[in-house]
Amino acid sequence: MAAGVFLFVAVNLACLSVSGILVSGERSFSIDYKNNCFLKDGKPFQYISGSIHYSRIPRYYWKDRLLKMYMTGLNAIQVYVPWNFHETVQGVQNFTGDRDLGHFLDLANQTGLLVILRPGPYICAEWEMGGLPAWLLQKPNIILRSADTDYIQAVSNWLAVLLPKMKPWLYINGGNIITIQVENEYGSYFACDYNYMRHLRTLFRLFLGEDTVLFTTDGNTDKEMACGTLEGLYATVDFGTDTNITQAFSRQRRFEPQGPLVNSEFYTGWLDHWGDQHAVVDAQKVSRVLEEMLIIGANVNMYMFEGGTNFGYWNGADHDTRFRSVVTSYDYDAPLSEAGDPTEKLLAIRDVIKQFRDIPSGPMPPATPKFAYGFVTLKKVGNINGLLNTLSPLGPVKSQYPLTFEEMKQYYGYMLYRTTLPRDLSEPTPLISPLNGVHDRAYVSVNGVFQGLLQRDTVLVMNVTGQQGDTLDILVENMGRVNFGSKINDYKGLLSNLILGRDVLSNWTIYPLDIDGAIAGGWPHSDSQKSFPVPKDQSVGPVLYMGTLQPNGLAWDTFVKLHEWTKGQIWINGINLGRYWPARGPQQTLYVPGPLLSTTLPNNITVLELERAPAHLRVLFMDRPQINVIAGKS
Ligand code: 6GJ
Repeated sequence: MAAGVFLFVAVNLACLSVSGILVSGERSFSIDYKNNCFLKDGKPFQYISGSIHYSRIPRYYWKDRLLKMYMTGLNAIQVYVPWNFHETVQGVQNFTGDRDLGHFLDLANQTGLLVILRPGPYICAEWEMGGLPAWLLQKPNIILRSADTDYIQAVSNWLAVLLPKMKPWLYINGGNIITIQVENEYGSYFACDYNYMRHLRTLFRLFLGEDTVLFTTDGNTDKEMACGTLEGLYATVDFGTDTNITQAFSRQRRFEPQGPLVNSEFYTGWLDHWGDQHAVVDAQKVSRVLEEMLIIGANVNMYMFEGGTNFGYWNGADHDTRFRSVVTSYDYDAPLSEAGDPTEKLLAIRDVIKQFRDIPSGPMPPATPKFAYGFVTLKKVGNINGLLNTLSPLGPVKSQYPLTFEEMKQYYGYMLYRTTLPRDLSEPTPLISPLNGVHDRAYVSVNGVFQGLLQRDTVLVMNVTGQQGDTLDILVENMGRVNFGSKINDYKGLLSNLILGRDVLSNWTIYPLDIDGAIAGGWPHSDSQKSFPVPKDQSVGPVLYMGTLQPNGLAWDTFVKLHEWTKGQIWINGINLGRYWPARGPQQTLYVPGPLLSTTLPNNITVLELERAPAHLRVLFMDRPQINVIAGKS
């Protein structure tokens, strides 16, 4: 071992031999700057942690996943708190059901797991707008993640609710929260606003006291750490398997010459965007680098350990050269699969951890049972523009020019923009979004007949034909707000005017669509009509379909495959499972948690197909996932 590395290792091993002074009975968690480690109750402590997001797992399965993490030998978990998951409507905070953070923390405590809490307020995480609520965008030109007064006011109001709520779970108060992160990789953001970070530090100290270990996490470059770190917040880094750990931790040492080495996000896998090859990270590589870090006494959190699912509309997006939406599955090639199944990667990690700490005796809990329920044939309900009385019960808003989702105060899902053709268009006439203002996909119909689509960044023109006065319907889909970088203030809808031929389209009638509300209320299965007027033979364009999975006495996990469907959204028993896009991939199936299903009653299936449904109108419930198949290669 080279002398330099030897010294580096020796210095950091010192902590493992020191014995702290324990005041009997007093709980404490602190940093020992002299011996470069954490101290838990006065004794050296090294955390081996894994990231798990309660917002991506049905409450029913929280205990199952946590127990598997504990049986792997982890002594801690790392948890993001998505602000928008709890305060979807401004001023209304929800901590119940699948949002019951306190219950999740209690389950972790009962399972013997400490918690590294990351309340943001921004969290990135491939989550919609990085966890920031979209209602922040009602203020045009708001500068998110800065000392912008409106942003700071909203953040202060939120943290004044969340942080006091967390106080009982602090380790020093008898709970299991050992450290708390302030913001998230702030050094990666353009603003670099120290007043913002100072304000957050003040709020965290005000509500959590002086004894809580507060930290920051940044990518391990000087530039990122220069803007992301702050006096009084312990600076940590994140990096994956392709990084030299000595170099990475040397970077941390430039900002924290003393104290524990911490990799807050050791990437065990990676995320998928629609159209990507499914990302995988070699298990042996993960194990080897994990061992290298643990040997030198570093504290490691594996990102992700259990990824879960972006149910509903909660997926985020990236925007580097172009807008790229994250898929519904957050499997992340993590040690626990999206369905919570232990993988070979988990077993390899457990073998590494065994070298450093006793792991719990007893068997690893097995994968949950899966069932292939088989085919279900759907039937048409109708096209969106023919169901507006049901889907837009509050009626439309009239506007000379288009309004955004945020201006309409609808933040997720779909919006219908309607106007009329200003003149006869006997020849195909270009419909253009000259300012790339379609966020994110627009499905265009004339008199209810689908004519094509526009797509942010990539499809900025399509042709329309029709007669003057015909109804022009444009259904716009929010495909998830950007969660990383400078474009997170990601307004949705028609952000600028559309030009049809030589006319600027105006006099819009805009319908907010509450499809989720209608379906949660039992529609269309409960509709007294029972059968709907079958629209003109339309198997293309935005059409809703319904079907029923008959009960068979089992409510086991399953995976629904929409083979030869194109792109859309699927609900089962009122729950929005997320987006499907088999025409793009790599995800070909959606995870269906067993607890969603009824063992005795018919299971209602509703599908919104945005482009083209297959003639067979069948969906297939399988006993295994398919998340690694690019279009046309299945
Ligand atoms: C982390 O930075 C983030 O803190 N990270 C990723 N960043 C994307 C960077 C693209 C250049 S991908 C996976 C993780 C999570 O998003 C995490 O929340």
